Amino acid sequence: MGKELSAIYSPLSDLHRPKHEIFNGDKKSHQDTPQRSKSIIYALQSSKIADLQPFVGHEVKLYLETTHDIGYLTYLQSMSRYASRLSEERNDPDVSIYPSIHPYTSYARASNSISRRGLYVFDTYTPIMGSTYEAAIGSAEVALAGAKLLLANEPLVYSLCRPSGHHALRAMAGGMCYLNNAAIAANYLKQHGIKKTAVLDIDFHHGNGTQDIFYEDPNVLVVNIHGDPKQTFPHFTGYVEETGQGKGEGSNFNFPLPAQTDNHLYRQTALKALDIIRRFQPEYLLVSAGFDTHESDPIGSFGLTTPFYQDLGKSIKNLDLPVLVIQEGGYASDILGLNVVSFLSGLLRT
Ligand code: OKP
Ligand code: ZN
Repeated sequence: MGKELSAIYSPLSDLHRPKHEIFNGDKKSHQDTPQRSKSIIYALQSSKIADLQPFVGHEVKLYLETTHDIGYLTYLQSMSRYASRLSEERNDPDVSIYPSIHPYTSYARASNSISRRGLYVFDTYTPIMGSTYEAAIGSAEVALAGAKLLLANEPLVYSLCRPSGHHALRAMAGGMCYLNNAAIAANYLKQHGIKKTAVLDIDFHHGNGTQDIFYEDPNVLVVNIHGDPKQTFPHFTGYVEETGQGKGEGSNFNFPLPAQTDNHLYRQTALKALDIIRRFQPEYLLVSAGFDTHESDPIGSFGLTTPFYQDLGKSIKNLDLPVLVIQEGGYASDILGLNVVSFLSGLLRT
């Protein structure tokens, strides 16, 4: 008998429909579309490997402050309210708040509408719209519920989180992420007596937010495999030299890989990453799962194939740990759902 798989998604996710990012001064279409979750929902329902259920939680607000700064949480909510007021005034559902200036020192103070916009966001890819806060909360509820299912002895859970979370810092949005879903789940486990949790981040982009949140935390091991930050977002972090700090020294690992990385090189690297996790002897494994490593992804530059995700899933299953899979990126929406199903089927198979 294989593992049973519980899968949940938030009906609030699709309220968040960003239209643009600002890239090098130009408006480009935003990649985090509702098509993404649609693709996953459709593929999961057709595959019959999971009984996918919509989930609306009412609890995550009690846990957000463990992971995020209260000033930041207030900012997200009030910017979202502001955007929705402007949307009404202008009769335009697409009103989006972008920053023009970011804080440049630790004693930065925001005292007007221009500085307030930029205080808690690190790039111009992460607009705040009228429904962004609500959707981000819905997404985080799904991650939290996933962690609860692990504590209730579920062996394998899939949380379809959208918007994604792994770039979100304790006090900043960025990289199309607002609330760090994986960090919220890991901190929930910690608060419930779990001494050791591992996070494996296999999104194409370095999970700078998750790394940063647990950088000084020896209880949460963070292991990242991603496109070399010399070549790609988030640019400033994701290097091998970043190993953790203070009590967390030695509990952070980065495996940057070059553009065009194929199944073979990825497999070799993943096995090293999984060895590190095995030696840590965690009680639970959270996987920040992005599929922008796929060969047809419009923003990632790796060459992984759909069947390879099943292979990767099997290697992770061999750790023999309870696993929560948290959805991160993946922008080839025509095949995203099939990639998710391939990965989950590897985790299931005995
Ligand atoms: C979010 B996740 C510029 C591309 C920069 C930001 C990437 C955010 C990725 N045109 N886009 O999948 O890790
Ligand atoms: Zn990504």
